[in-house]
Amino acid sequence: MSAQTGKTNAVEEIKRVSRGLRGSLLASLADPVTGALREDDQTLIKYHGSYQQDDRDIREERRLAKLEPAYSFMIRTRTPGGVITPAQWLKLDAIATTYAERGLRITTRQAFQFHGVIKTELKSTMQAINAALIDTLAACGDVNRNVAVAANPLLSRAHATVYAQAAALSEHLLPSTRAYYEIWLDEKQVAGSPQFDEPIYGATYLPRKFKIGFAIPPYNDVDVFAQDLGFIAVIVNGALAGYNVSIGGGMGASHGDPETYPRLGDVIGFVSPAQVTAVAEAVVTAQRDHGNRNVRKRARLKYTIDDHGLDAFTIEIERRAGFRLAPARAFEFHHNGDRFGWVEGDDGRSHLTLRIPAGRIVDTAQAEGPGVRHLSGLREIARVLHEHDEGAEFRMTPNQNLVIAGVPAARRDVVDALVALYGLDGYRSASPLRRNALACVALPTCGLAMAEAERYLPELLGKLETLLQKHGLQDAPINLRVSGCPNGCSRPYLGEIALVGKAPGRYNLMLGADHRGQRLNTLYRENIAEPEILAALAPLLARYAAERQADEGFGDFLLRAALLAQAPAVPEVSA
Ligand code: SRM
Ligand code: SF4
Repeated sequence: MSAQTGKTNAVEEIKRVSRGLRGSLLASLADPVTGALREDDQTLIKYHGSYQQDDRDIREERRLAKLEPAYSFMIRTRTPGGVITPAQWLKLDAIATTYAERGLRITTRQAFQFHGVIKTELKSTMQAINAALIDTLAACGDVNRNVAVAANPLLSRAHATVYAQAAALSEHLLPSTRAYYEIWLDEKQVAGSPQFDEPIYGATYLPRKFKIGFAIPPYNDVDVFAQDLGFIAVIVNGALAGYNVSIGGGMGASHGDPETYPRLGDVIGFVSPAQVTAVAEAVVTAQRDHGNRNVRKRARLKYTIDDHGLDAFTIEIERRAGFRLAPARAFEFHHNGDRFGWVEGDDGRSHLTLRIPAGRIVDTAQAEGPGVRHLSGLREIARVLHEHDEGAEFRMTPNQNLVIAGVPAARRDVVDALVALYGLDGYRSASPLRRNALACVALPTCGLAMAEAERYLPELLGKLETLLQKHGLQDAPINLRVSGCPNGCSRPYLGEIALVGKAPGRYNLMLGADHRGQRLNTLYRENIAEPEILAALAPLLARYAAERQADEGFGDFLLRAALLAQAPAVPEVSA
């Protein structure tokens, strides 16, 4: 395979001259005149796990008042598999309350985000996160991101093994620069030690972000085919035999640009657990050397694979890894959502999955009654679990929900009581549509949002529920995903119904994915507002109610009944 040549894009140059991601971040942070960083540092800080943002709700008002935008920073944790201890929960909760706005936010990759941290408090916040033994290194930027792991509470033993493998891989693929520790944790540069050596990444890191996910069938909660690199665990008689390897998944696209598109990963073979690190490093370094560094929008692994061919890329991976992949084993996914409520694990412990609407852990007041107090309630639960120190943990799910995992039988009652007291049992009465819905952050913090997502979700759900009820479909487990722009942070192209933001109040309506994360949806109506969205869905839901077969999903039905404006262009991933 030939490496990329030619003029590189501006971000490549910023990385190249950054001295191992240091740039002028220290000077930028110390500048008292502005709440912002210097331009190049705005790129570099991403590798440290933070984004400079501004409050878009008041952007215009501040412009008119001749004030600089209301700058603040989003910080994202690196929490492989979304696993944290109750003690860590309490610390992160305190950080959110002290330094951030809008509570704790669980992301679609099992991380926490803090929003609204101001520049002068950025370092204290980073230090507090690290004091909780959690870092934010490589949570963003052109590197391997937070490694996602199935939160599957049923297979506790398999989860423990796969989680350990994922956490080790996350460590292995960390950048080796000490910049993070120097800038945020005051580590002194050691004279004579290599400052900028990056054995895996090299001086310019990867051409683009890189994502890895570990799935444990039959649940595909990580949406393994949306990952650049996916590992599908093969469990035989309760023991991990190895993984099927999938490469080239990705969601992001730009409106009206056929050069960009969502793509599902291809399963290229099977590896043993001992081969995981080698194959991952081979994929990462092949992408490092062959990914497109000229045109950033074509730099993801999915395009490298399409540009060079899947077979050629697979041969390159095998050459770098030093072994041939074994033929892929059979696998079967049932769905890509979460299971709610209590389940018994195979290790005698119980796991409680709670619904967290759009992952936002805050206390919401209600006109009457106590409201839903996720932040306070989970703090109390964390206190109890921490006090007893019996190995229980919190697991964020890739669907923005939360598992209180490994709860011993003796502690279930107190957890249940707190769940009821703080109104955290919304999953019980929520419709399947509401339970499964995902929405990305979008406005007011996301600089790329074209339309609302997280803030619009509750209103949209209410209207869709009314529509479903009208057709007797209130119990239909339809999978809804909303993104404020085509970048696809809620993995909308895998939604049975998806809205992808086009402009304020206007969305592309996408339909026809399955509920196993194995088939992309397709554009049904372009750039429409809510009344048209509801009007477009009404006759389709009516037909679904009348003609669906037993257990047939909405997306599957639309395809079978040939009701889509155009058939999905990409065949579904099969075992
Ligand atoms: Fe994302 C950029 C939020 C998961 C595809 N994403 C952004 C930024 C940082 C906007 C920006 O670049 O300025 C958003 C910050 C919003 C905010 O205010 O917090 C943002 N992405 C998120 C989160 C928080 C969505 C959520 O509501 O949970 C997720 C954080 C994940 C994490 O913990 O690491 C998040 N983003 C995803 C996913 C889903 C996934 O990884 O499973 C995708 C689709 C998969 C993929 O990568 O293809 C995704 N985000 C993007 C893209 C498009 C990338 C592309 O190559 O096409 C961008 C824009 C970019 O990178 O230029 C983006
Ligand atoms: Fe922002 Fe778009 Fe991602 Fe939503 S999908 S968080 S609007 S980048």
